[in-house]
Amino acid sequence: MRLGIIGLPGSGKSTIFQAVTRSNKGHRIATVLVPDERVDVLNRLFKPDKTVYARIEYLLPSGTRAYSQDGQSDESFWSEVRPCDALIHVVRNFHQPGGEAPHPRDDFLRLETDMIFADLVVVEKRIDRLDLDKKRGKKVNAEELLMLSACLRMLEAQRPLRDDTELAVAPLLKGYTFLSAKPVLVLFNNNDEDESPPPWEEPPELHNPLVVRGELEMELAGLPPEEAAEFLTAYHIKDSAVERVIRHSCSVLGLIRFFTVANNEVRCWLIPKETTAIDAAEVIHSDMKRGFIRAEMLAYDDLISAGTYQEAKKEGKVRLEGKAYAVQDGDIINFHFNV
Ligand SMILES: Nc1nc2c(ncn2[C@@H]2O[C@H](COP(=O)(O)OP(=O)(O)OP(=O)(O)O)[C@@H](O)[C@H]2O)c(=O)[nH]1
Ligand SMILES: [Mg+2]
Repeated sequence: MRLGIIGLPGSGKSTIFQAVTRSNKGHRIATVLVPDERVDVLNRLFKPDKTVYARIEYLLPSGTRAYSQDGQSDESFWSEVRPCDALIHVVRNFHQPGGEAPHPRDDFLRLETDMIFADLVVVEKRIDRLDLDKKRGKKVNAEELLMLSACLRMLEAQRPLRDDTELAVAPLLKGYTFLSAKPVLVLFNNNDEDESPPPWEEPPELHNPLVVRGELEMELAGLPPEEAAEFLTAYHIKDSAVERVIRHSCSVLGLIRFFTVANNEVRCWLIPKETTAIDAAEVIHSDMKRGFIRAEMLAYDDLISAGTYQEAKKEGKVRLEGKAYAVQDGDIINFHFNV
């Protein structure tokens, strides 16, 4: 899973990237481990040789979203983030070094409009192409054309494709890598002293935004943990930006986690909600899918209340599930397979 960090020039993308990934200046892609205290508890219980946390990747585009004289969209910036699974939209909510007051709503809408426009260009071109093919007697995919027309109507009405939950994930449209169809996490980048989101008169376009004091968090991310702890208390930071951004990233991507305890290894896996047992097996290895027999399941909370795996088993909490079982967040799974 990869998230691209977008935002207007000077909104704080580089700052946020460094705060979240703790990577050095100049890095563009960084992998972070998804902290999960359940993994730590499983570690204490099973004492494996190896522990593997789930990972998420963050991408900082190399270009800056520059505006040309005529306000045209700059495709080179967008082409870097097109392959991402989701976006983090950084919105400046701090006074600029020069002193200019923030205007978060305008900034947010500017980039949002930009993405809508970039998608509109793609849709119009494609529809024209398909219409031409039809006229020439070529076979066109009628369903694709229908879906593209639906996209066109939304985009013309200035609405991002993600607002239509079906269109946004339609397999037929996947290849277009529409920007406005990607799940987005809006992140307000605040001054050190400011903990509140900006006032927003009509907030419907925002889903669950996150407020981060970027510069402060970047500095904290660079400190040794003991020193950072002091500042966290002083600035009333309960969870660091690292933790909150990761948690929100998983949530905008609709991801849940399951665990495996096998071969002396405790491991955490990220999967989309509603993933079936057999597809979860494939995430581990294609052989596990091919030779899938059944899955032995224990909910994390049941393990904790029973104390040990054996005790949970005695209490009948360990179940056998088939291919179609929808994996739940916190399931500890032991796949039985035969290849
Ligand atoms: N006061 C304050 N300043 C910040 C904060 N975050 C970033 N800045 C400053 O704002 C300026 C731009 O930050 P960057 O992180 O470089 O922004 P960017 O979006 O990467 O900018 P470009 O790469 O040029 O598009 C820098 O001078 C930062 O020090 C913040 O949370 N508070
Ligand atoms: Mg930058």
